[in-house]
Amino acid sequence: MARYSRTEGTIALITLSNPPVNALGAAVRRTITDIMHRALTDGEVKAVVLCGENGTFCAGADIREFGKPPSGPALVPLIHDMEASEKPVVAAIEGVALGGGLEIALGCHYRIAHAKARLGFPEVMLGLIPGAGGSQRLPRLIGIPAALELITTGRLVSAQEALKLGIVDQVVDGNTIETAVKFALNVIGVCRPLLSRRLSERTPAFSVDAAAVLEEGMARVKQRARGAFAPVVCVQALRAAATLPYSRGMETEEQLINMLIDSSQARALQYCFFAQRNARKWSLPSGARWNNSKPRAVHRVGVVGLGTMGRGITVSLVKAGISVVAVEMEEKQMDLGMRAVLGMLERDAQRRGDTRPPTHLLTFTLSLQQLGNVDLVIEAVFEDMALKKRLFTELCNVCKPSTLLCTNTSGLDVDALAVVTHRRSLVVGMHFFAPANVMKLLEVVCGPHSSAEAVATAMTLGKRLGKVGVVVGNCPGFVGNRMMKLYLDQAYFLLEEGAAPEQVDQVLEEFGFTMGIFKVSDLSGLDVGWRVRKASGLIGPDVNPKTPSRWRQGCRYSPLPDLLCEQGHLGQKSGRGWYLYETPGGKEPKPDPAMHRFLQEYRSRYGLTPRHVHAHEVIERCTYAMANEGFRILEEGIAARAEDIDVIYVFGYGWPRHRGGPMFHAAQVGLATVLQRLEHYHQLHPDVPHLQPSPLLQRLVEAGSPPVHHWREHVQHLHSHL
Ligand code: 3H9
Repeated sequence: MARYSRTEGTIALITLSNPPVNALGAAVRRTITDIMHRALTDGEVKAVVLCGENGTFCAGADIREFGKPPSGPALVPLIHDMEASEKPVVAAIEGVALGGGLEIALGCHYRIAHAKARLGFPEVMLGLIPGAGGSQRLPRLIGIPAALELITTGRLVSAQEALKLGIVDQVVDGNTIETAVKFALNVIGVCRPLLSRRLSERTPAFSVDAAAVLEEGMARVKQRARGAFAPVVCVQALRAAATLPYSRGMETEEQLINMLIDSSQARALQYCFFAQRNARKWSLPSGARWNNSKPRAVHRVGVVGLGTMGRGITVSLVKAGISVVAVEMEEKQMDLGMRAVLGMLERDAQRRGDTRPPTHLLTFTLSLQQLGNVDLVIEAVFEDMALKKRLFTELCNVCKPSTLLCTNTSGLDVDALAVVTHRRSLVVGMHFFAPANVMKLLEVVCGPHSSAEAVATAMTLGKRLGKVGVVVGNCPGFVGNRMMKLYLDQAYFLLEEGAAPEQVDQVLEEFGFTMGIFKVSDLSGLDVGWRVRKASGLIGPDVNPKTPSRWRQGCRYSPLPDLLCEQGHLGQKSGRGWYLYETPGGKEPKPDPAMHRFLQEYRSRYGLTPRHVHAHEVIERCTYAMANEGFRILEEGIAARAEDIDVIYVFGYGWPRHRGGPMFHAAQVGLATVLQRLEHYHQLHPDVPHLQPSPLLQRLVEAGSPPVHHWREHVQHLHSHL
């Protein structure tokens, strides 16, 4: 947990030892408290150096302990005793000093950091504030504006930035612990008063009007928080630091963290933390797993298709230092794509202060033949199965036999593509999300033929690109878009019943979504879904002309988006969609009076009497319909865990992280309530079979609504894909 040793005769070396990240669990806190006391009371010890084992100082409190009854000594008294000591205490920071780890370091009198170390207060990402003095000491060290930015965003800083800000005293390239020991020897007994090094004794440095900075900070944070409490509470803690004496500030910090620690938002955010990490731990029915499957080396990647997705994927690969051969079939499209890719790389290089973007890694070509030597191909052509099949057949002839063939389809059958190749085991889906160079999510779609090696390679490549990869099974729309379809259906039905697009969007944004569903639809282009509906026979010549317009495949159907597309209202790009834009390509959505008239006419044409749609109905119908489909996805083995579904929604669909994801949200609302509300809505809308509660949801309620990580035990896999 922590080791005590003596070095250079008079220096006590305390080494935190709790792999993998030296989190401050109860046992660690107890051990450090004991050995720090020993060091501070041992007459032969003149100074203390505090460090972490295996190149990591400390990642803060043990997150697994949150929500459990408190045990072990608290961190605050330990930090106070250390800071109050007359013996200099030096922190030797390697790896990370985060959260409680940085709070301990701020309680030390001096901080030496390795050049590669990162420091910060990421508590806000867990629904918390720094709760062991960090919110009071950091502003006393670096001033209110800098502390405000770091604490409210949770941004980590490099050792170099920490040095500039004044968080650390020295940055070293060599051996941090040896340097810290020498440093400690130098400051023993020297008349450098420790008093000035005790941050609790300082008043925050005000270079500017703190009240104005805090007020501005609060406004900014509220605007960005999308309903999350923790960033707002961080500002309150900093206000206490700026206006109160240290001891009163600490009392406020304690009250504020106690208010947050058991909040539903903190639970949701901590759930997301572990869900994101668990998503890496995939397994296949064959028994192959993340930790027994070897990925292939990927040095050169082919990207076929330079539309919006292909461009983003190319940029992402090049930024990760991977050579790309980008293929486009038409010269004009190639020219547009090439300019767009180079422009994005140029802007990115400028942002990072690099003089030259890594364009040497790029080859643009009109010939598939140039893909002979790539390790992996990502196909990003139109969502047209016939086109993709032709391409995959050709790729098989062109690429070396070991090349992995990946498709970026957003919902088409990956197996159908695998079977046209002679290398079915090397075919997987790599479903990126637009814009692919920004969005974090990657669905890795695994078909029955996909090998563990192919899955491992796609997941590893995703990680190199900085993506959060989630392995999912193959079905129309996979996980994300399959659930999205039901979400969209509910939104269209709400319009039919009396709501306006901006009303639905406002409710969803107040719930915390980055953007309302109709704004998202305008941004992505209404024609995307139109093409998919045509391809799947929901509209077009294959539909029996006697089929009523609001009825398809045995259930209620809303032709609203099809009607808009027929009128050329495709969203932002055409200047009109669910909203009105100043010009085609405009970004600012405005409610459209013509849309309101169109909806009125539509309702009267179909004899629909508009009614007032309450906000809670918008949320319930949209989110419960999604979760209900999530339960079906789990039962079918398309997703391995409810957590994976939530990771997909948080990282790919703008679901508010502080609400955990659609499955976690359902659990927090209460599964019995969700079941009862779905039954209610299904009774009102028997023509929407997807509102009928799924068998898994019913079984979970019968089993007493167990917590999310126990749901798996109630899944009765019929044909598990994972
Ligand atoms: C806090 O300190 C509150 C204070 O103010 C005091 C209040 C009184 N606890 O991410 P990785 C596990 S709040 C428990 O894959 P990386 C993680 O689950 C805390 N476990 O590696 C994973 O386990 P597994 C503030 C933790 O190299 C393994 O370690 N601190 C913790 O990509 C490896 O993690 C934070 O928010 C933890 N604190 O990134 C820091 N941290 O292998 C959170 C990690 O079983 N942590 N684990 O899946 C991180 O940001 C990253 O994990 C870190 C390493 C950068 C440290």
